[in-house]
Amino acid sequence: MKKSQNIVQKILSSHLISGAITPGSELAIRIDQTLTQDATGTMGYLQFEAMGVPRVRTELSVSYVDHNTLQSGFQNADDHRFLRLAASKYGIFFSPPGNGICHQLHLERFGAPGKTLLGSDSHTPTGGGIGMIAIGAGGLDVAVAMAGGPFFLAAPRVLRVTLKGKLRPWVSAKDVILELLRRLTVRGGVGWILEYGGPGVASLSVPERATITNMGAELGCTTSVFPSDDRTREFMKSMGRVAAWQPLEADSGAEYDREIIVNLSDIEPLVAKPHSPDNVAPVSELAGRAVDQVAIGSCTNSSLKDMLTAAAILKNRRVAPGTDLVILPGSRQVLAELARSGALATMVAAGARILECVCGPCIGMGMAPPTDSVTLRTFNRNFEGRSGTASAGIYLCSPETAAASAVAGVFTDPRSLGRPPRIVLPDAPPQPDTILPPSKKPEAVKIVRGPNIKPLPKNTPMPVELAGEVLLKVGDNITTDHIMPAGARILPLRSNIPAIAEHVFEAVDSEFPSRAKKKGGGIVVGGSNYGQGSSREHAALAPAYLGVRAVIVASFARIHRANLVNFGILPLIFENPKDLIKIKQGDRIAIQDVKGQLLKGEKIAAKAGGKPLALRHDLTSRERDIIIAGGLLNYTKKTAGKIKK
Ligand code: MIC
Ligand code: SF4
Repeated sequence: MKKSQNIVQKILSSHLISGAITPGSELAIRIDQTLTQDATGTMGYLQFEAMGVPRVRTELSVSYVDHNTLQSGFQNADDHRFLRLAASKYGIFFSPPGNGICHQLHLERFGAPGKTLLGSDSHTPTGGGIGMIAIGAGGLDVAVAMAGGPFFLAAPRVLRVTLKGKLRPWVSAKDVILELLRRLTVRGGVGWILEYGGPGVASLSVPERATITNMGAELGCTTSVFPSDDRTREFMKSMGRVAAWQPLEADSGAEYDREIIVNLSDIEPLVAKPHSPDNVAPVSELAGRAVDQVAIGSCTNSSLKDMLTAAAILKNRRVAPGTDLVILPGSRQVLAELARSGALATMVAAGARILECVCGPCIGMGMAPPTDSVTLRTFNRNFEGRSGTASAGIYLCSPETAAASAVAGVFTDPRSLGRPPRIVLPDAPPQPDTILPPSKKPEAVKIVRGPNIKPLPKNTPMPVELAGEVLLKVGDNITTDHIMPAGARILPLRSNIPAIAEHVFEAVDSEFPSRAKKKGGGIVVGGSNYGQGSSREHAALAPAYLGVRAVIVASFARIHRANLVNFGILPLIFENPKDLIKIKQGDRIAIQDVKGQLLKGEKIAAKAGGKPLALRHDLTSRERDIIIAGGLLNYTKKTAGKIKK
């Protein structure tokens, strides 16, 4: 008899190319769909081009433009043109700026239960809301998948999140994921996939499930997935795609590595306080404290239901004087329906500022709040400085809490508003998105590259002795926003590694790039969960360009660790936590015969200031070979022909 399987095992085993789904082993899986966004996409497509494959070999690949749309100079516009032409030539669908945020659009237009999706954005797990195994990765991994190569991942353990009960009025999906962050923390999901199940699931619509799987990224997990049921069918039908629906649920008797129970009826409106998404408290605890800015949108909370809820709260009310409310619908479809239904007029009349359907302030592209202010956002990340204002405190909450607080001008528990609005979603919202299909005559498409699109830097193979100074020592939970900041000033440089490298660790230590260059590169030392947050491979590429050859920490976040490997930076772990305390910036660390040691085993003997230093690595043999070759592109060239279907 066939063994009972959970949803994760079902999808992974039907896509398995090599390896076994047992924790500790490395899996290779086939990727059905890919997505990229513009801030990671240009590099991704340059890498795809470097592989010399004429057309993508996936079932579907989509290139979205949603991050970098300020176009304050030629750079972004040039990137958009490059992305449009590259998509057309290489067999990729293209979503121009203004269409919406990649994750929201992918859910509406392309997501399908049972498929695998790899995206060059850490919130790709949004697709788990529709029953996909959707994983965030660096652009190079996505380029390999587009070229038909497998995606490698450490076999995750599966955490079953059993949902019971039903959300009470004014409590919404955002509060569910904030509750999980409160319980599990930003490190709690590392090495896990969360699979949702139980009687509470049916009470959540696909966009609500997607809010939960989206922000699951903040738990550090590989991804999160919901079953595909009647609610999924209902959503896909409303999107005109019911033919792509299929049911998907765990077999009875399916096993899990761990289970937690969340009683939806017990959850209350929550808020994540600065500067971490797991710093969670009930809104009621903050009630009455002034709020300077409120922002409603982002890939976490920009669905039609979220927007209609905000509009219903704003109806016949006005935004408090002195509080700035900005609203970004998630897609053109959502915006069109808001316009059709009159909800947009309600928002405008209430005093809201309506922005484009893009990431916008979530990634510091405009709308930076004032000095020392409080900004309350329905987004997913509140890392220090991410809003563009270093001294501002970012708080994360649901659309209900955000709209209620915008009206009051102070943190407000939405339950204080009395009867909740009844939101009725249309059966078939308008579909005005302009997604361009690839060209039927790809040979005729000429790709134009603007002057800011610089060639990929080349990496050199691992030297015999890896030695260098500790260029910087940082603490725990360092995010990719610390390593490679984004925002309106730096994001336009994503296609130009020499230029963006000048901003590495800018907010932590502005001297870092010049010191790294002066010393001829070196080593970075950090604490646990190093590199949490985004999938931006620039957080590895740019340090590699500055000569960083190793990062030594207590533990890594998954995507960043993979990006370090892809760009030939050796990720090492302190064997003894006390050594981390002792090491100082400026110490010289040397690893003799690094290749020989890597080939021998997990232990790496180093010297720090002449004294022995015990380190270890957890690289698979494939990753070890990539590091030795000086990164994945070099390795792929060496093993050419392996990226064939
Ligand atoms: C983010 O939310 O930090 C981003 C911007 O979407 C990143 C991708 C990037 O840096 O381009 C992510 O989450 O992966
Ligand atoms: Fe865009 Fe923000 Fe979502 Fe990242 S988290 S994809 S910046 S909306």
